[in-house]
Amino acid sequence: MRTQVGIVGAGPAGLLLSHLLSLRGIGSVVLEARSRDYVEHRVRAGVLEHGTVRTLTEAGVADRLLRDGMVHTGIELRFGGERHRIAFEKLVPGRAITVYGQQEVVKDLIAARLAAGGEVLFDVSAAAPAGFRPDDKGRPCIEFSHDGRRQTLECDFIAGCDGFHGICRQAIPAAALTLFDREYPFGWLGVLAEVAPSSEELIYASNERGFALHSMRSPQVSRFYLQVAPDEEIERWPDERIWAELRARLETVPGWALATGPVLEKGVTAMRSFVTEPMQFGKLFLAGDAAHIVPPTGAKGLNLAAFDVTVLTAALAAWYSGEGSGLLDSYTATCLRRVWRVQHFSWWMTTLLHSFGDYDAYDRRLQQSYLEYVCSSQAAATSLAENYVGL
Ligand code: FAS
Ligand code: PHB
Repeated sequence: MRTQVGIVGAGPAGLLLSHLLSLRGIGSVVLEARSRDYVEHRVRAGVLEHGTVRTLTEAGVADRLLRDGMVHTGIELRFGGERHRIAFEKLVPGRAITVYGQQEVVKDLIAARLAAGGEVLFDVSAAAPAGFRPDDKGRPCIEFSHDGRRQTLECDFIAGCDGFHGICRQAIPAAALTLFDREYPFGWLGVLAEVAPSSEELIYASNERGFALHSMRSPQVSRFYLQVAPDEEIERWPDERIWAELRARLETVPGWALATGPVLEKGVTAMRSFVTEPMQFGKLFLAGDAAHIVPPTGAKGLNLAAFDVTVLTAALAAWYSGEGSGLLDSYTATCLRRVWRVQHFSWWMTTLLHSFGDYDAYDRRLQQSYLEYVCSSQAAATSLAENYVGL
């Protein structure tokens, strides 16, 4: 097989990159380890930044998003028995977030690629990038197995969009990389439930029992998260215990009650901050979770992946149009400016809202003081708002 850009991974990064490249007349093939059904039903992110919605709209893949996505102009912080709305319409006029499940974005992108005759191969195994190193003489290629046959995809460039546990970052010599890694002393238990949201906007709740988040996916489906131990076993969380803990952490203000309903899915996600520098090596470029991970408190993972691939698309388009490799050479520097801003914001939101086991009374007072400051100072609230909706 032969193409211009070989893409490993059919998550948001790989699929959006393939679509954006096709709009520039650049061919690609996407190689995905899992089945189409699996990637289209994997429940993950739920919040799209203002810029991501614009990218998807301009790329012509936002029809369902604009129809079914829920535009929110604020979020609520709930702590100390009080509720405080961060009003985007006042703080960052004209910018908002849209609540729309990542799996829906993936469905939209797969549909668009297949409708355009794009090549997305599912159930691929043993994908291995080769020939991409600066001193390699041959052409880059990706060797893989599909339908029981070993195959080789020859390409000009390889995009590693294969997520945190993928193969592409591992294919870069360790000596060429600087890795930044920080694990948190807790995880998130995510719950999808068939119940109408009890709030029109997202609620980020911080209290002694731990953090809780009330989100949603539609007027009939809610999405919740509970801070739990990092190695928590989902078997220890029967539905009754989940609802009791969500109530304990969310029903902390007068007159507000949490509606419950059938749990559709539940699982524990670890929390970590991670960055790979550089995000490229020879003809291999990393994008999305393959290059960086953020704790989901700031709702940034999917949005950062979208940003990376818009930068990579522009750089590849410039190269193919004969403008040289300047944008490709500066891909890492361009992405890292936003990566580190998002890393900081995600770390900041996480430390502001979660209760750390080793936090002493002094730490808790600092947290409470910062929460009160964010809810009483327009400058502090604006800083949160502009980072949350996306710079
Ligand atoms: P992805 O991990 O989505 O996609 C990588 C793809 O590559 C996968 O389909 C994988 O099967 C494939 N792959 C891996 N190795 C391969 C190989 N060797 N060959 C071929 N294919 C290979 N972000 C938020 O903003 N909010 C959230 O609430 C949130 N919750 C999350 C919950 C979980 C459990 C996880 C893991 C992540 C969550 N994230 C969240 C972050 C998430 O949304 C990512 O940022 C987003 O999926 C990034 O997209 P990709 O970079 O495309 O990586
Ligand atoms: C979600 O709806 O999945 C979601 C929303 C906000 C976050 C994280 C996850 O910060």
